[in-house]
Amino acid sequence: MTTTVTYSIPNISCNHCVHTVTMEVGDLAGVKNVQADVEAKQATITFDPPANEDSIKELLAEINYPVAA
Ligand SMILES: [Cu+2]
Repeated sequence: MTTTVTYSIPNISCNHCVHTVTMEVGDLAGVKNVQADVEAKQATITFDPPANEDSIKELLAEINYPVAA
């Protein structure tokens, strides 16, 4: 089942961050699309298994873009 979730990611502060988040999350197996927005400090991520919310949040934390609680 394809899922789309929008995460609030406060550390997205410039286009470099957008690029990093897009590339890193996009490399995760199962991730179909990443739309990161510097203005909103959000990323909308569309994914299928084996990606899931936990693995995406874990990756974002690892690359220093943790999801806001
Ligand atoms: Cu940046």
